[in-house]
Amino acid sequence: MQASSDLPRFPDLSLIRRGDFRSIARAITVIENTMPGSDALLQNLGNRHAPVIGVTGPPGAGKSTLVDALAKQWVDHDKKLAILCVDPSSAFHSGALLGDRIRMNRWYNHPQVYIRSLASRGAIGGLNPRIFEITDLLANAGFDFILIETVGVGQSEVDIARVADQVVLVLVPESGDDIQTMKSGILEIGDIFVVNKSDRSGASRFLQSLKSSLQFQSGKSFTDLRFLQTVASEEKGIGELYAAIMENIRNISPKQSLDLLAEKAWQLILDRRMRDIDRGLLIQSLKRAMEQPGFNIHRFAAQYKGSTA
Ligand SMILES: Nc1nc2c(ncn2[C@@H]2O[C@H](COP(=O)(O)OP(=O)(O)OP(=O)(O)O)[C@@H](O)[C@H]2O)c(=O)[nH]1
Ligand SMILES: [Mg+2]
Repeated sequence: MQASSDLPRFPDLSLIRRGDFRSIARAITVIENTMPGSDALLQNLGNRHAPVIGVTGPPGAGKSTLVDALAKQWVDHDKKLAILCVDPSSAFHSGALLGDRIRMNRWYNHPQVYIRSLASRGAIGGLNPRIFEITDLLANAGFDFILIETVGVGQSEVDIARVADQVVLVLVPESGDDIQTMKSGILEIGDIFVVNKSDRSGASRFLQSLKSSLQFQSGKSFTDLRFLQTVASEEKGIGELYAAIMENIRNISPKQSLDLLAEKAWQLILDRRMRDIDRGLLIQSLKRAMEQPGFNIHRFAAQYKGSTA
């Protein structure tokens, strides 16, 4: 039995606004688990926005090392940074999380940097289902920028494009072998393309071939895309990457911002409307309905009232 003092208390909004890390951590837990107080908390937040930067790419590409090095840039510019590491929630990957802790070690107790691991909870796209709420909370807790690291496995990286103002796609020289298969999804989401591990051979050749494929493949205007080489482990190319991110953020048009906001509203409404639809109960209702003569799935869907039905 958990002592009541161990239970997350209702998060104190004034402490959150002042940037108190413990209150922020508690608030994220409340939001992640849709605990009592979650709605009230979110509905009392201000309208502050902090640019969200997604860092994605194949496993082991050096995303965490790059994020660790990039963090220094914001810290040196007197900015507050929140880093969210999205863990695909499998025991198999817990080693990687431990790795992140070691790689980002220097930031763990830094007053300008808040780091939090989030489970993806099997959400489509590999992001935490409450990612929009969590980024809003962080923006209103005074963070100037929010970095989200996601592991790109299969199509799971695609969704970061719906949340992030800027997507940094981290590749390695060896990614060239997969470029044909990559074209179908992952390449379309990148705003900034980084060939990390450029201390390895073939890096500039890969960068060139990436550029030429994207000239015709990207869904975005090719002239808006940025290409860079980095050696994250030696902090090389990090200043250039930071400059590219900041420049792109400055150039985001009102239409792009509105599109992202509309995407956010869409997801929040969808989430809210689906909240009382429990899959298990849905199956039970479906079984009952199928036993009735003249069952029709479309009529069933039109009439379904949620878990209480
Ligand atoms: N040679 C070389 N190694 C690097 C470079 N950047 C990172 N690494 C190494 O690559 C390995 C993986 O780095 P991570 O930063 O954990 O990669 P990641 O993409 O975050 O990995 P996951 O989160 O597990 O997908 C580590 O051993 C790093 O030290 C680089 O520029 N060059
Ligand atoms: Mg990582």
